[in-house]
Amino acid sequence: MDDEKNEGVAAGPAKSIDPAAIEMLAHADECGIDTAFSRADHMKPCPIGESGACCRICSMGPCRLVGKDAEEKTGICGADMGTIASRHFARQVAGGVAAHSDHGRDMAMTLRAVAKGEAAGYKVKDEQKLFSVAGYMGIPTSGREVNEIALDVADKALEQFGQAHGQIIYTKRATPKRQAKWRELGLTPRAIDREVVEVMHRTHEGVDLDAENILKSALRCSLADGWGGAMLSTDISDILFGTPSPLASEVNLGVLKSDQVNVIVHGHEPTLSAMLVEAARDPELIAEAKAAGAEGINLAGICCTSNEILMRYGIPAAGNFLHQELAVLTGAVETMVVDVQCIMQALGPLAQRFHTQLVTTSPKAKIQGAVHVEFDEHRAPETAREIVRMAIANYPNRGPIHIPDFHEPLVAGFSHEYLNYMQGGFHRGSFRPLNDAVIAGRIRGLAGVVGCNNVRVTQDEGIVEMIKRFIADDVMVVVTGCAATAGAKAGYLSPEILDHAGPGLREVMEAIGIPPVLHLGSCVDNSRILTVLTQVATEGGLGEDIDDLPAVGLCPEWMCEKAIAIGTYFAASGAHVIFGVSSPVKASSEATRLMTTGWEEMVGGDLEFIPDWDEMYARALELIDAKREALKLPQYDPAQFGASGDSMFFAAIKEYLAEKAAEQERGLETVGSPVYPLSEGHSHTLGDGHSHTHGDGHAHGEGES
Ligand code: BF8
Ligand code: SF4
Repeated sequence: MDDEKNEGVAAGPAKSIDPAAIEMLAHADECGIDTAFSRADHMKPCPIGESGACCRICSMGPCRLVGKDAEEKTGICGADMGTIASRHFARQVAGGVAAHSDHGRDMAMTLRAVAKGEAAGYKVKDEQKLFSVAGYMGIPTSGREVNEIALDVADKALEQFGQAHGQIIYTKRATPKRQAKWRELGLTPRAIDREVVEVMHRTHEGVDLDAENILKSALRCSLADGWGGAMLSTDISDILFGTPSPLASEVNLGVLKSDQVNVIVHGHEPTLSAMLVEAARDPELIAEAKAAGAEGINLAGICCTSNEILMRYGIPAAGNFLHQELAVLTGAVETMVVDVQCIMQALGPLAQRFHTQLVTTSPKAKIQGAVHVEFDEHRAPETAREIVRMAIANYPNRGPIHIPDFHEPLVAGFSHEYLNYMQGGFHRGSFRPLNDAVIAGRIRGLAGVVGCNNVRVTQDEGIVEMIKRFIADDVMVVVTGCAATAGAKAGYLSPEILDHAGPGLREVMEAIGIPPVLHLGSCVDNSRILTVLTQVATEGGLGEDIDDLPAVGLCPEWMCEKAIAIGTYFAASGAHVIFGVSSPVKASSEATRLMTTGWEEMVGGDLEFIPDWDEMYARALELIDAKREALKLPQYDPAQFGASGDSMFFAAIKEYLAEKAAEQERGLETVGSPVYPLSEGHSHTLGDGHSHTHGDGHAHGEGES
């Protein structure tokens, strides 16, 4: 069985490579408290369901096709293994698309409320981005008020979910070749909700009974996420909260403070957490915290809500998916505020064993044992203050605490816009230097390492292994989601990591002034990777489309349906994608063939599942090198390039971190802040040739800069 090859699934592997997690798991054992890690020991995955061989679509079943001749068997209705596995896979894609896209819808609703002046506390923070997005949507900007444009953008975004005609507007942002391919194959997504509904319909009992056709509908549905819900979500978050630019912060459970009121935000949406950032910095509330005996208010994040506020405000990250219970176990968390997605129900009973108050905030996501304080964008600042006050009131109830002393510095906050800027300034921004470096072989290729933690494999191990090996072999890496947090915890997002990069990669990174591992944000921000890849493909010299690029996407520790949706939309966009853990269609050789060689022939990208880290890495390099060869680029040769000195960029980051450490000693405000003077008041050149500045003296219009 494949499982035996996966060290993470074999008996007795390490639970985590993260020293903070290891310490907290020992602490959990001492306290006699269960976590997902220990529950996994007692709950093995059902091998039939895990491999895609179980159908429970109707009540004549569940039917499970097992045994040596499983692929010759059928369910009661006659459905074969290909249909059963594909149907389940397609439903996972639909689930993932629904989650990301509903998040995107909420962002659009918030933007709409802001535009109508109904959402106190929020504003259009990045007018520049608003104008770019309006440009993509064909919304006029000239001579119009910001809120007028914002209202049109919000309505256009909302239209993408349920429009009766046409296609999702952002598909126009793909390369011309890709758009033509999607059209020809009937893969262009029409409306987000419609694609989800159609997959649910087709996979109902007795509808689409052809594995190839089912998987094709999964491809189209996934595109409604990557080029629809997720991309809208990223764009609207940038409009409301600012397009990220680099900043320094810290990561891991050691960011919790023994003498402060600790508030953790966990989940995915930035709307309430952005208000909590303000509340935690409010002098009045800080004074109240001091009156309660604390030194201040410390906000930290878990999962993608964390990434959202790390990228834009430098709020430290307490950890990734498998850290949620460990954070409560410290006994130092007054309040854990959750919104939607990746929140374990186990937090309810766990929080009750400590003083921690678990606060649910979304009407879509309640947990027994939690206090529900409903978030409403029309009164968000009040809600945020109410929650912070609850945390302050809870501070005196603390029992013994155990905070593991592990915290790593990191640099985050890379956006597509910023990368353009770094490679030529605001007015001549491009991807030329990066493309040239790939063409010359200084950079061997590009890799995205993304996705979750999963207790079935050693926490962070696969992610960190891939990042480590890639940069040593001169492959530039972008990270998002819990994989970004994993890389950061292991030190791979700190300035020092340049020393671990191969000579060619190091040389280029120093010249451009960016680190070898770029944190691009939360999981909806995987759409930023689509944008980057599209620009690299159209910049020239590396083919014409994503499937020409020496690039690969990896999700070593995938866990949820959203990860499946992401992997599928990257494949449909032309990328080779490799997942770890285990294949959800392993039982069907037909579904496996369709998603690998079948999809490669059809869309140029594919989705493979390789649980063994060495094999995963070898395959990734093989794919990168094959694309280099197809492009007739020089063979990668690490001996060709030499290391140069430290760049000014890294010197600046190091200086910043030293300063921050000194400030900490003096007891000053230490929440992360920009390492570049760019968060406010920067400008970019827009696609339509207009340029705008924003920030204080915002001006926009033709020819201005
Ligand atoms: O959306 S990586 S465990 S937190 S699903 Fe969840 Fe996976 Fe983390 Fe972010 Ni993404
Ligand atoms: Fe069994 Fe067919 Fe019903 Fe699935 S749909 S449970 S295979 S009878």
